[in-house]
Amino acid sequence: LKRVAGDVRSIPEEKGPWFPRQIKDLDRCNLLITKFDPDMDQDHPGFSDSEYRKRRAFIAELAFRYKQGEPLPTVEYTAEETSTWREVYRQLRSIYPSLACRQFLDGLQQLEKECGYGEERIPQLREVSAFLKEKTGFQLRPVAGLLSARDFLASLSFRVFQCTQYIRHSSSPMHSPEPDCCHELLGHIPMLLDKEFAVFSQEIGLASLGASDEDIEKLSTLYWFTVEFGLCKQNGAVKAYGAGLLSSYGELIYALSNKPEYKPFNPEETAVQPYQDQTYQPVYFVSENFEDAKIKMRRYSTTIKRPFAVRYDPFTCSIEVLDQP
Ligand code: TIH
Ligand code: FE2
Repeated sequence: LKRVAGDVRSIPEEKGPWFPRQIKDLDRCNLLITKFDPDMDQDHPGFSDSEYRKRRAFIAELAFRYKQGEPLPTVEYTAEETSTWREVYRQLRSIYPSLACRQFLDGLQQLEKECGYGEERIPQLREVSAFLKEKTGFQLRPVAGLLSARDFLASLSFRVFQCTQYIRHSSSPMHSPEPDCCHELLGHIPMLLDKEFAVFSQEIGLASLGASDEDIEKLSTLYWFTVEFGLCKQNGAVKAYGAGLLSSYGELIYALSNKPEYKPFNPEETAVQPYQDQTYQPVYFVSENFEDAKIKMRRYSTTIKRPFAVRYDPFTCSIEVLDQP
């Protein structure tokens, strides 16, 4: 490995945890959390279904073998998988107009018109990624399951979104404790078509690079209560923009009922709110609008202590590390 002289002081290894500098380095960001794995978790709806587990292992293998820059793997979904998708799609589609935010509805409409979204088949990551890349520069990468927060957030710095490709078990279409392709394709993708939301997502990623474990925990909590379970005000009403809500019929209805508690989005407070990852959230945070959420998040990020600053160079798809001024 050759290094030019002046480069040495910007090598962050001694200054904190390793992080990816080039998009290719995302091949090393693959630490999985086995918490909701159907092979490990007795409560998983697929735990006693050996066919389902075999299928999951097959699709996981595609993700394990994937290297950055390769064409995304396609999956030939079975009739049962497609029928789960159909049910999820139909149910959710009927409540989106009244419960989802404007940006989401706009994104979904584009996907239905131009990217083959509909009840009939599960869209392939490959075509969705190409579409997304043209719109906001985000691209997809297959992942075998739930990633560690550090690796997941790091990929956002490069506008890479890590997507699972398997589908939830047919016995529980209305809610899943782990991400699946319904969650990615219906929850995340429409939002990632919004330019402002894309900036917001990438900025959380950039703030996480080389951060301490404690700061990663706070950033992933912030990510959880915004990108996953966020609510926002629109025309005097509260709407959902979080992907975990927009992919769960059960929780979307619950979140916008009068049952849960609402708090105003405020990064300092939100970052330390304990969260629920087995079932519905007891509390949701409401943003005034995306602009406001972005400004608050930016201000919060500047309070994270790092001995260097980072900047994304879109021409080389790499991270520049700068000495803190
Ligand atoms: N609960 C979501 C769903 O049913 O689609 C999936 C998840 C979102 C965030 C973590 S798991
Ligand atoms: Fe998600």
